[in-house]
Amino acid sequence: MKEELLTLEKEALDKIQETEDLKALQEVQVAYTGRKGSITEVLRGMGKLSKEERPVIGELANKVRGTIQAAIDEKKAVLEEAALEEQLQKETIDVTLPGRPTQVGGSHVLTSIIEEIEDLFIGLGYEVREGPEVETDYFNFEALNLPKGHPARDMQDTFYLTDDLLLRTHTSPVQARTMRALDGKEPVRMICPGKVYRRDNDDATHSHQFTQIEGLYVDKDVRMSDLKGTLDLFAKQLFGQNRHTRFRPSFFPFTEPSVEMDISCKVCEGHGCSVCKHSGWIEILGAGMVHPKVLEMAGYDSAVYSGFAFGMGPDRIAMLKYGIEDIRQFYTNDQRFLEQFHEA
Ligand code: 2NL
Repeated sequence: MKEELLTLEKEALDKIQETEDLKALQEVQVAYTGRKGSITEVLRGMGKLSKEERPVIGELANKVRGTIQAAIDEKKAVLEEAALEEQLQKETIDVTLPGRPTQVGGSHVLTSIIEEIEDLFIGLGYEVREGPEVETDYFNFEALNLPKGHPARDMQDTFYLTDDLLLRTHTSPVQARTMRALDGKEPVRMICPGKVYRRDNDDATHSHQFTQIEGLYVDKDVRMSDLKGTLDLFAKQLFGQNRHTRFRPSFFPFTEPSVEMDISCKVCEGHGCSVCKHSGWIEILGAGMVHPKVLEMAGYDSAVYSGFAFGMGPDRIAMLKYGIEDIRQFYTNDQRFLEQFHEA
């Protein structure tokens, strides 16, 4: 029996020596020192031994079990240490690796143009106002001196939703609403940017939805010279101090007199090129003195109050500024187009 124990001891120690992972070590433990292990098995057979032999074998068995257990514990510590080391190696983070770049968005080019124009007029004491894109026939047309039967109200040009509701064809109704809300009692200095709609077939120069920014200045004693001074200042700030402006007579139902403002061509300095169609001038906006009927309909006494108004298209301005040839590019959201206008 003594031989048997010593053999088991050697066998167990060899196996412990050979194990390479914790699972195998656990199996060795079960096989030798566990409840049904070989050592326990030997001890169970001690009943057959003589009285003298029993304590000797018992002691040896305990010693063997202790030795095996100690070897297992020691090996276990070594394996656990190795497992931890391996995990740490695997999870090492290389802090010197470059980071992943994040995609940064930016303003749409039309938003940037609109904000630039807004900032400029805010500096002159104007307020920015927005209003509904679904408008009533009254505020989109009637209040702007476009009575029923006027050609601009043609079904062919306007998206009507009902007899009375439509998609606004310009941002002027925002101004008509603002004047009406003040009931003819206070001066107005405002600009209103936004989306507008026309029933057009889309092509390089037409879009059924585009943007407009309009301005309005109503007070006592507002004159044509105020209009000219304000818009000349605006043109120089937006396009460069060495641009010249000129005003040509024009017609709009809501202003009288009406004008169109040109700026001298930046490309050819007024000598004539393809951008300005060889005229040396580029049309930038339409404007005029607010029609007395428009003032009266909004509640202002046109004998006391006067005003000027102007309107322009950010689409057109962006196209001129950046040489964009197709208006549809603003609305088809091709990243390669849009990203060109983001700050580096
Ligand atoms: C253009 C011309 C213009 C206005 C818009 C306006 C608004 C009110 C009263 C009078 Cl409430 N006028 N707006 C006046 C003149 C011209 O726009 O070519 N826009 C792209």
